[in-house]
Formats: sequence, C-alpha cells, structure tokens
Amino acid sequence: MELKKWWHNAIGYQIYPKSFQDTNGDGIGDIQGIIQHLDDLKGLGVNIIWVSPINESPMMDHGYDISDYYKIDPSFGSNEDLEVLIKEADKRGIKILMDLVINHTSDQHEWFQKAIQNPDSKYANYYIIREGDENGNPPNNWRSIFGGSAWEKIEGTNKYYLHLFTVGQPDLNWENPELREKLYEMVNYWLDKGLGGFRIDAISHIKKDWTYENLPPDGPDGLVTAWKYYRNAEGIEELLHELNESTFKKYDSFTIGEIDAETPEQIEQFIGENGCFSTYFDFFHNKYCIRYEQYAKDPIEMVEEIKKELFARQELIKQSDGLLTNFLENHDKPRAPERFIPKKFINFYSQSLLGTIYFFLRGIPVIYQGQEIGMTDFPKESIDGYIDLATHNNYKELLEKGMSEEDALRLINIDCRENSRTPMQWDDSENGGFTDGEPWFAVNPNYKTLNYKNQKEDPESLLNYYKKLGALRKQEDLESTFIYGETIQLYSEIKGCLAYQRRLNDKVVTIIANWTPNVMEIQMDKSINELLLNNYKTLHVDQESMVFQPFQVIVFQ
Ligand code: TEU
Ligand code: CA
Repeated sequence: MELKKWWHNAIGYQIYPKSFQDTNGDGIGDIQGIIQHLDDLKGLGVNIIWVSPINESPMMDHGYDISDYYKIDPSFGSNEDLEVLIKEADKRGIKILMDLVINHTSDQHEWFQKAIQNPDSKYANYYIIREGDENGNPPNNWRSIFGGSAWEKIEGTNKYYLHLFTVGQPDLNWENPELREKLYEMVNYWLDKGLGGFRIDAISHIKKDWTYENLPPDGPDGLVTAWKYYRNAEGIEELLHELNESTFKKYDSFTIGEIDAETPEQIEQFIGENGCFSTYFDFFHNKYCIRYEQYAKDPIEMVEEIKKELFARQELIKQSDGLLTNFLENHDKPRAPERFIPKKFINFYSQSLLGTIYFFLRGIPVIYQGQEIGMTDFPKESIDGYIDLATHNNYKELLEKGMSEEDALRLINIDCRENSRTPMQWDDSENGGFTDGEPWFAVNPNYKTLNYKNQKEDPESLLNYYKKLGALRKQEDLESTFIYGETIQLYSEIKGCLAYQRRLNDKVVTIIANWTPNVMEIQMDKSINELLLNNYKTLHVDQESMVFQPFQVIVFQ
C-alpha cells in the first residue's frame, strides 16, 4: 500500500524501561531487557517503540529529570546498548523513539549546577531565574503541576528558579537562542544514530507568559495553577516550528507531542501539512474514571460522555489531514480497565472491548506495556508504598485540605500514576520473571495467574486477542481504510453502545461495542458480509436485530 508518510501504518508500544525487563539482577529494567522482547512486540504488530527516558538521571522523576542528554543512564545500560537496540529493532521493521525531555533538565545537569554556582554566568540564562520579592517570597504564586510552589529559592540568594514539575526539574529558558541551539544539536545527535524520532515530553509548557502579577489563589495554599500562562501559551508555535525545522524535519522523523489542541487552527499548527509534530496524543479521556464518585453512580453515563468527546475529536481531526495518536494507558495514569470498567466486570470481555474500540479509530494506536495482558492496579496499604514525588505532594495537599489519612490514601490509590508502573508480569516465577534480584518497585502479586507466559499459551487470552487487533489493523485489503478512512459514529442514541464505521471509497468496516454489563439488542440496518473480529465465540443475529452479550464487541465488513 502507498503510504503518504512512512509512519502512517504505525502501531506503537510504550515501554517504561525501569519496569519492563531486568537482565542483570539489579532489580531495574534495562535496554538488554527490551532487546530480549523485540520478537514478542513484533508479534503484536508493533512497528514503533517509544521508550520512556533512558538518559543519565538522578531519577527524582524516574528519568524525566535528565542530567546528561548525551549519556544513557548506567542503570539502563550503555550508549552502545542503545545502538544495538536500534539495529536489532530495525531488523524487525521496528523504529525506536526516545523520550525528549526538553522543557526542563535535572537540577544535577551541568548547566544548572553552573547557573546556581555563578548567577552571572551565561548558564543562568539557560533557566528561568527571577528575584524574590522584597520580603523574600517567590516571584509569584504559581503552583507547580506536581504540587507546591513552582519556585525554589537558590541558597544564599534572594533568587528563585522556576520548576513546573518537581524541584529537581528546573525549567529551561526557551527565550534564550543559545540554549535552543544546544538542544537542537543534541536532538540531531540522536537522530544521526538512526532513531525513528521522539515522543516529546511536556512540550506544551516550554513557552511562559510573563504578563502576569500574582493571580487570585485557587486553593488554601495561596497558590494558583496558572495553565493559561504556562500551557500552550501565546507564541509557542514559533518555538515549535523552529524546533521542527532545525531537527525532525531534516530527518523525516516521527514525533508524538505531549500536547493538546482544541481548535482547528492549533491542529493545523501542530500536525497539519507544515505542522511541528507528526502527531500528538489524544488525551480527551484523561479526566474519566469510573471510581470517581460522579461516575461510579452511573457508569453508563460516563460511557455516554466519553462517546460524545471521542467522536467530537474524530470529527475535528477530519478537517485536517492529520492523525492523532490514540491510547488507553500510559505511565501517568492508572490501568485502563480500572478507570473505565466497574471492578466486578473487569475480565477478558471488557478488556478486549476497550482494546477494540480505540484500535480502529482514525489515528495511530499505541499500547502501553502490560495493557496487552490486562495488568491491573496494585493499591497500597500505606502511602510509603509509593515512591513518586508528585504522588506524595498530592497526598500532602489532600491532608492540608482537611482530609483524613485513610480517605487521602483511598483517593491516591485510585488516581496514582504509579499504578501503571509496577513491573511487567512475564511469568509465574518469583517477581513475575521481571528480575532475579530485588525489584525497584513491588510486583503486583496477581502475577501468579496474570502473566505473559500463561497468555501466550492460551489462544483465548487477551494477549492473543491483541495480536488479532494488530493483524487486522494491518490486513492488506483494509489497511488504507483504517489509516485514511473517515470515522462515522453509529447508534449514538443507544446508551452504552459505542459504534462507528471507517469508510474509504467502497470499503466500509463497522465496529460495534456493548460497553455495558447488560444484554443489548440492536435493531439491524447493516448486513454482515464478513465478521472480522468478535470477542465472544458466538453472535446472535436474526433478520432484524443483533443481540450483544455483556461487553461484546464485533468488527465486520
Ligand atoms: O507529563 C506531563 C504532565 O504531567 C501532564 O500532566 C501535563 O502537564 C498535562 O498534560 C498538562 O498539559 C510528562 C511525563 O509524562 C511525566 O511522567 C513527567 O513526570 C512529566 O512530564 C515531567 O517531565
Ligand atoms: Ca538491570
């Protein structure tokens, strides 16, 4: 098939390397571990792998705080290991994406160390450093995205540096052309190694709007989350375009921005013909969780809201030639079944339903490690079970708001991003086959039954269902329909029914899902020529209607 861009037929897979596969017994996943599983991933139909950060880092935010952009962190392996990974992946038709973390560095980065040692050096201008006010307070009352003030005092001065994330992640000053040049050089260094491209971290935050004073606080801490001033702030497009022109574009690389667009103009800027990224994540479902009170009461109402937003996005994107990247899970969210399915109904049927409904949408599907075997959350009995700083900050904030420890922990357990970071469950041996040593983070004890090996051997498993998803998405006579076809919603009025068609010329593929625990009858005006996928063994169809079992989903043409 003729692809308009080489990456249009991508099926992506995200690896959180720390938790993927340890090969040297230090309890930390590594690059060799990724190499070991390349054939497994190829078997899923994957041809793009995004690896979360592996550069040298003090790991305050598990690698999202980079101290040396040119070096692989020794806990993950060596620079040579990465080159081997790229080559081995290439042999299998797979391209590797690194995670590009350039909104901030680690506070251990040489630039930052020089900046705070000598505030008059040019490195001070690599970061965002401002005088505190006359009383020694921070320059303004912005809140960090990860909690607490966004400013940290530089010892022995009345100067503060800005950190939108943890204190260990000082924001870079993108207004400084010299700094930008340094970053572009580094990006090109990696692209020269044969990388497919990057997933670009927190890129919506690189531009800051400084036309503010203190803003009205939005919490008891007197601080304010000032999205408007540090997310997609006015003028960001210029920076993004320069970045693209100086790097990605020259290599025809594939980039996924961690950015969000709401208007057709923004979409055009970000992923249009001359856009600065290849694609960006569709985060529309971030706010939904069946375990939040407002949805727990009426799960089907949540499905209805999701339907509305999902198809609005598909509609919006239709006007551009662009493709969004569709996903259910990543390393910043609890596991998808926990978020979208009432606990007692989490099983093969509901999990395969979730996989199916996003896989055939217009856009690039990305699978997060463990999603393909249906890994679940592992709630903790104490806040000490969590490592993540942002999580601990959230917990503190909940207590400050007057919540009891018990309630706060309950909320953290249902929302914590570390839920998706438990080690990959490969088999039923100790620690799920993730490591021979002491794992850096506790393995979910359900690995004894829920693991990759069991599912590999079971033709009816979720893993094997995901393989079918991959194979169908790439089926020769349908691939262009899945990539370029338009999306048309069906049965929008039936509560809990999520259905759509993908249509290109005379090819029409239909996906119908019963996203409820009830039997659902649908009046049929479509005829099934060929059933392509069904997560049940049977399908009840008669002349006028189709009867769907709980969480049944089918794909047909
Ligand atoms: O996440 C960015 C982030 O936290 C998002 O909430 C973002 O701020 C939001 O979409 C608003 O635009 C990335 C990584 O995925 C995360 O793991 C890191 O901790 C973070 O950046 C800092 O590097
Ligand atoms: Ca290791």
